[in-house]
Order: sequence, then C-alpha cells, then structure tokens
Amino acid sequence: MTILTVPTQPFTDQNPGTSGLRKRVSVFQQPGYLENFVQAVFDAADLPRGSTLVVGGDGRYFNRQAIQTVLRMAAANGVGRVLVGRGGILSTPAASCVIRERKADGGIILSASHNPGGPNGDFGVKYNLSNGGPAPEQVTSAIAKRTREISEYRTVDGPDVHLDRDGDHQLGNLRVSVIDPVADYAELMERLFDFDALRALFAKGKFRMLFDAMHAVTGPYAKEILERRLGAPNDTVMNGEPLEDFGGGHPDPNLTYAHDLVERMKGASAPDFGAASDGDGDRNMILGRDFFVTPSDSLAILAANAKLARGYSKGLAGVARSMPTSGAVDHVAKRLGIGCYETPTGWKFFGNLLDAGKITLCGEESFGTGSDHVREKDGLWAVLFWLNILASRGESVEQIVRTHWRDFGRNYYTRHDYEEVPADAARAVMARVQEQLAALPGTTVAGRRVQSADDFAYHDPVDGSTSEHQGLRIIFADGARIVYRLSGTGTSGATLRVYIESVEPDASKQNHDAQDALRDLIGASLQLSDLRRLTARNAPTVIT
Ligand code: VG1
Ligand code: CO
Repeated sequence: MTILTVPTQPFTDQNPGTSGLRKRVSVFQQPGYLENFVQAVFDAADLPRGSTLVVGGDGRYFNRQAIQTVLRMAAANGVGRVLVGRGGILSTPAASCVIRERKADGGIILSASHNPGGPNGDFGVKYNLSNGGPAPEQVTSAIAKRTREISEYRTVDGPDVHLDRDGDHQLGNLRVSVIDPVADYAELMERLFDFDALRALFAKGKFRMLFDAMHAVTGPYAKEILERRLGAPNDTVMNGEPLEDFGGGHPDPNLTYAHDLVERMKGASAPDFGAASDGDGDRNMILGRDFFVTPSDSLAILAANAKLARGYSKGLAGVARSMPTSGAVDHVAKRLGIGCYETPTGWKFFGNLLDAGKITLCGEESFGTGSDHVREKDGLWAVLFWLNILASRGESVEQIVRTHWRDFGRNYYTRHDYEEVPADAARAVMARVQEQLAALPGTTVAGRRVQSADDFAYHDPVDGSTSEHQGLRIIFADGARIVYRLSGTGTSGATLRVYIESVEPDASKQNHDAQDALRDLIGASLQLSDLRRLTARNAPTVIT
C-alpha cells in the first residue's frame, strides 16, 4: 500500500467552535475539506508513531465516508491502531469511555451533535485527547493555525475497511479493530448504578418510562441498557433506530424538538418518567408526568442526591457548571461544603477540573450533564442516574423537584435563542450590551439592583490559562442574572442566546411558569440590548 502526499490549499473557515468543527455537509464534501482538517489534527496532535486512536460517529449522513477517509489518513500518518465502533457508530460519551478504558492516545469523533443531518444538514469533526475529553483551547487553536498554513495531506491508496462486523483488518501498517460500540459503555454504567434496583423498579410493572432516541445514536445504547439489561418493556425506547437524517428531525432534546415525547408525557395515564437524548448521545432531557425538569435543576438534583448512586456513594469532590447555567447547583455545593466552579460554555473547560479531581459532577444549561466517569457530557448516564434516584426515593419526578426547590430555593430559568440571525445584527446586539456594562452596576433594572456587569473571562485554576469574551453578564444583587452569548456551534448566520434567571427562596412563590416569573427580566433583556430592532425579530426561535 502506498502513502500518497496530496498537495492542497488551506480553507479559511476551519476554526473549531464550542465543540469541534461544524459545517454543512456540502462544505465537508468539497475536495480536500475534511482531509485538510484531519491532517491539521494529526499535525497539531503530534502523536508518537504507532499510537492508538478511537474513531466513531453519530451515524449521520457522510459518517461512513468520513470514517474511511480518517482511517486512510491515520494509516498514512503513522497511527498504529484504530478502534472503530461497528458500523462507524460511537456515541460521544461512549467514545470517551472507550478512549479511557482501552488507554488510547486520543480519538476523532464525527458528529454535529444536535444539529440536523442529511445531505442538506450538518456534519462535524472533533478531536479528543487521551483523557477522553475534547481537546482544550490550546490544542484547538493549534489545529486552527495549522489549517491556515497546510499545503499537503497524507493518505494511502488502500480499499475501504469493512465496518459491519467485529474484528481486525490491516490497512498498510495500521490495524483497524472494529468493536462493539455499546459493550464498554454499558459495563461502565453497571459499575456506577445499581442495576438490580433498577430491574426491580421495572419488574414491579407499575413504573413506566419512555426514552426518545430521536433516531440518533443512542437508540442501540438505550435498547441494550434499558430494555435488555434492565428489563424495561420493549416499547420503552421510541425512535430507536439511528437514521442518517434523524428521520428529518432536529435531534435536539428540548421541549420544541422532542415534541412527540413531550405530548406522550402529558395526562394522567402518561408514563412516570420521560427522557430524550441528542444526535451524538451526550445531551439529555428529563421529564416527569406533565413536568419538565430544567437541565440546571437536574444538575442540582443529581448533586444533592448523588450518594444514592453506587458510583457516587462516597460523595462529591466538587461541582462545576458553565457560566450561563443557573446557580441552582451552587446552593447545593454550599450546603454540602464542596467546591463549585463556573466555566465558559463547552465541555472542554471541565476537563482540567475533572482530571485534577476538583470536581465529580458538572453540567450545562443546554441539556448536558456528566461526571468524572468519562470526559464528555453523557445523556444516558443522566437518565440512569435519575432512574436510580427514582428507584431509591420512590417519589415522582415532580415531587423530587418540588421538594428540592423547597429545600434549596428555586432558580427560575429560561434561555431564548434567536437562530440564524445575520452575523452583523448579532454582533450589534452584543456591542449594544457591551457598551453599557461599565455604567450598569448600582443602577436599577426591572426593579432589581445591578450588582455587577462584565464580559466573562475564565481563569483556569489548574493550568492557569485565561479564556476571554465568554459571554456578557448582568448580575443582580438578589441573585438574578441576564446573560448574552453568541453560539459557537451554529453553521449558518449567528445564533444569539439570552439566558435569564431569578432566585426564589419563598416556597409559596415557586409554582409559577418560568416565562411568567421571568417576564420583567425578559423585558429588560430586550430593552437593554435593543434586540428586536437590531435583529428585526419579534420572538425567539426556540425557548427552553
Ligand atoms: C452549545 C451549548 C453548549 C454545548 C455545545 C455543544 O454551544 O450552548 O453548552 O456545550 O452546544 O453541545 P453554543 O456555542 O452553540 O451555545 V453538543 O451536544 O452540540 O456537542
Ligand atoms: Co451532543
């Protein structure tokens, strides 16, 4: 097999965003586009010869083709072994798990996560390190720099590798091992949670749940774990077959896009527990009967109840949340007397804290929760954690959340997204807020005193690095906040996110709808930013 060195020209738009490089499939299909980025990864990663990588994706359109490209390039770049999920499938948390369990040197995950798939949808590539976590900013910057100066990439003229049966193949000097994408992950879950108690919960026949895999990658994982290992009825997993275009849907588990599940969770005869996950299986949405648990509350509740799960029975070292995530978990950390860290948006910022043993649990408002068991957020893990809590407490989801609010206070929370706004308009909104920040402290907005206002910068306590411009925040003396941020995962125009939160310690005032409770702050957020005029939008695209 010959190694080919192919001349190429740089593309100017290959900057990894919040979570890897995401673009339209048609962009990735340009000759050399994927190859350039993958070569930049190999160049920046500078792996020793003969190292081991894990490769897999969420099964979306272009996944199989991209994997063959990655394998050929790995062979030409001196990689010794690649572990690839059967059929090219690995959920993001399973990829992280396999990297760690098999002591691989890193991994390449092919996914655009919650973005739609199919020929007209999105594709993405992400590089993870040997800890199983997304490459930190220093590495993603080095990759981006390399994409701007690249002049050739290396590949081999070998055939496609058969990915549909477990076993080993040789591609030049590279050994490609096709592995079961579910096994390592399912075993890790059995170690963390009390599967006997969960089996007993389903065996009684009284408890019913629905899991919406949204025709994305978690279908096979959920079927194996929930239906086969835990004995839940075999109609527990809906939309369980991964499809290249996710059945035309938007594989984002929220109240808007997981609409069918939300409908089925309504009414007296609805199941007790509902959950969904996203394209690559790292997000989760938690529902009770007629009840939605905000991701920020879910993180706080997992933290407060962590000792109920076997894997966390010794308690937590600390917790972390992304800056826009509500402060609900902060109240729990305070009560438990453990550290609580506030990081920029994106899972890559949790890696150092997890590796250093400073935190055990972490999460984001964007339906992401995880722990030190892997280095990615983990959808099914969160669902099993909730099941474990439900099994031990014997209460409903709603009871558990309401009791939590009574004990710790309720953080009313909402995020308003304005998707595909012209980039200039989105920048103008951010600039409008930015120019007012200095003058805001001490003033009164929506009847609340502004305590501080800034452009969030993160100082990593482990490696001392600083990440600036991570979102504009207005913090009120009573704990309320308004945060503005531009998305780093969109592929068309700009997505503006406005995060709004207030704290309600009074149990008699905790029963309002979040949109009602936050009405004044939402109004203030629009007024301050002049968002409606600058974007010519009069409503958000998605409210979560
Ligand atoms: C969004 C979320 C962020 C999450 C990221 C990747 O980023 O806000 O919390 O980590 O998606 O999630 P942004 O920059 O668009 O706000 V996933 O499941 O798409 O890998
Ligand atoms: Co995802």
